[in-house]
Amino acid sequence: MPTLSSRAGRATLGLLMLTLSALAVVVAATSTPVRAADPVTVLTSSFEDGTGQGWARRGTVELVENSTAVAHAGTRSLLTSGRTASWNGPSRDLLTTVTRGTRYTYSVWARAAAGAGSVQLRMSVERRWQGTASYEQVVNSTTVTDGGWTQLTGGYTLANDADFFAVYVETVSGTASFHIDDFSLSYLPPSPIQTDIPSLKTVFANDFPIGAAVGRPQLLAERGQLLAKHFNSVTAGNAMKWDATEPTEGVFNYTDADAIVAFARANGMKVRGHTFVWHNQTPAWVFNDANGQPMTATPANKTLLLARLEAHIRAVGGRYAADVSAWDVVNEVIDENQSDGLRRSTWYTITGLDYIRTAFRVARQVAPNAKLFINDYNTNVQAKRDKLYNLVASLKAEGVPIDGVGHQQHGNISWPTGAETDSMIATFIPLGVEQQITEMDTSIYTSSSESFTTPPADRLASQAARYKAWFDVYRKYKANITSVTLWGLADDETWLDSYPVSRKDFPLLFDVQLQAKPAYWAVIGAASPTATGPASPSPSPSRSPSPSPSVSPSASASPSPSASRSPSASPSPSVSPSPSGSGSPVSCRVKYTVTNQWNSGFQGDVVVTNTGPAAVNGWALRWTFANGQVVNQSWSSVYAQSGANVTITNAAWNGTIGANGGTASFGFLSSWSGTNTAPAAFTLNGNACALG
Ligand code: 9MR
Repeated sequence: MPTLSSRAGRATLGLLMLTLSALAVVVAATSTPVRAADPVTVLTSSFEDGTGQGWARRGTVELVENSTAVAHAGTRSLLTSGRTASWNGPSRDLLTTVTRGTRYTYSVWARAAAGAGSVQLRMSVERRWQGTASYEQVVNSTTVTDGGWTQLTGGYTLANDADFFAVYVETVSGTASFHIDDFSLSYLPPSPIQTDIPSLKTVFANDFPIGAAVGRPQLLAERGQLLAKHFNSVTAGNAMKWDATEPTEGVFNYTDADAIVAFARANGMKVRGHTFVWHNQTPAWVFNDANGQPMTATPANKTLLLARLEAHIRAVGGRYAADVSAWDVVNEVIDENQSDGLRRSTWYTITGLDYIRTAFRVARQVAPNAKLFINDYNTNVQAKRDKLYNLVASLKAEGVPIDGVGHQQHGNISWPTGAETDSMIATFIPLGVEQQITEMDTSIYTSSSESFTTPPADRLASQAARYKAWFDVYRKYKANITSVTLWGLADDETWLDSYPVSRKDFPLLFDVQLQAKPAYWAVIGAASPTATGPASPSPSPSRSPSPSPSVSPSASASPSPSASRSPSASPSPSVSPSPSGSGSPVSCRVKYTVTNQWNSGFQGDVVVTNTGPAAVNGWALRWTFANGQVVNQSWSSVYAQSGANVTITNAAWNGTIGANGGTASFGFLSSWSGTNTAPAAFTLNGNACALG
């Protein structure tokens, strides 16, 4: 995992200041109201009535009883003593209390019993379905003492079938006695998703698929709607990992992975497979020898481990061969502090490099249609990416079928910079590999000591600037980048809530109520203003390395950035052939549709039909806005605006509109305020067009 210190160490005040000033426009653009909902509390346990209030022991020997020894509030708490195992503790049945698909906040106050000193506690849920139990942590290991109360708080969504569901508190190790008090279970009423804002997948349609890492909760209700609206790629955040798919040798569990793949199929999304080989989330049995003891580096153990690896990839990769378009075959194998750059994982110590060779070879056989990736974090750090580069170069030279390099891009509000991200991509181009951004998120923190329960506006502004800087680089290199994925859907659920310390983080494009954040608007503004479509036969101006001048769909986004790009209202000769139809009469029809509208911007889609007997070669469509609307980006076209007069010229690949009904289509984003009247008239190469 990325270390916070490696990120924080790169933050500079100067950079932060630059970032803040650059974001002024974006913040102003965050006009979509975020509903301020109050949490609804569905259960509390204060123990003030002298009972256990439904809490009972998990084991058979420990004592769970009401206590007057200490209290967080009032005079009573719940004491657990006489424990003989770390999992012994108080448990509360919630099966009929929680609603499937709703994310609840679980909070409890805890303290070690008198004389127990310092104890590590955690809060988890136990879910059973048809005799099989699963255990998931809600709050990670937290130190509590006998000198005061400590709050354990975290979120969890029940998303699977369950015939038993309970929350419990246990020690990480040992059998110390402890108290709990003032438990509460609450949720934020779900907000409807914003259906009237541009979909990310539409904005980036001509750049790259845009993905999110998800679990089953993200497939349900409003979250499922948000996922389907904005994303056309999905990664299983945990469900395809070894611990999820093969917890016991030869016993496979595809429940959650199947659900994610089915959602992707139903919604026409690509699936990134994550991950066959990792040093984390791999069950202990994988690394035990034939006698059940931890493996040592012997030839027999190497053979055994590689055989397990092959069997695992054959099973999981084979199951999803028709669905997964890219696999993270190996994950985080680089350690730049080793002279050979190779992480000293158990995989490495038992097999050397052969686990990587085996994994790619078997993956290619069993999933021949998937692109095979080596995935890692901190590839924006030169020392790390150089080691990765060398490894990929030497393995490819051997014939190991590596198709691509995955850059995780876990960052924070001040790191990595656009320049570091640029170098990250540029470095790998000579290798001739595909590149994908696989796990992007942007923590609002730059140090472990910070903590906010709601994100301050200046952090959100910095975050938006960071996202925009990265997306500008991705757009620049869209010929090399074949996918961009965020590590999560919305701020309501992120791995950063428990890493590197437990605190709420807000690292994604949508907030805890699934509403678009400043970062979303920044990303929208960073979309290619001159996308030319995947079928473009020739290099297009959108591949130009200059960053997009357009920032956000805000009415305050003035002056129009288009003026600096396209000073004249006539088509640029570099992007369009000379309009051959300009001298001869052209007959045309224009259908202008506002497909999305929000309170400061709108998305327009236009279809131009050539109703004449001759093809039009090179075109310019002109109209005049009546209400001060300002176009700030377009796709499948090049836009220019002078005052109220808009000129849209063809992209390199759609300059010809066939005779007798041929069409050209393009879209654009524009600001508006007050009134948004559709243009009353259009001309194509100077000729008036019919409407509709
Ligand atoms: O998002 C994952 C989180 O739920 C897990 O608890 C965590 C621990 O293994 O792994 C997270 O995903 C990681 C990914 O698989 C690889 N790169 C780092 C990600 C964040 O830790």
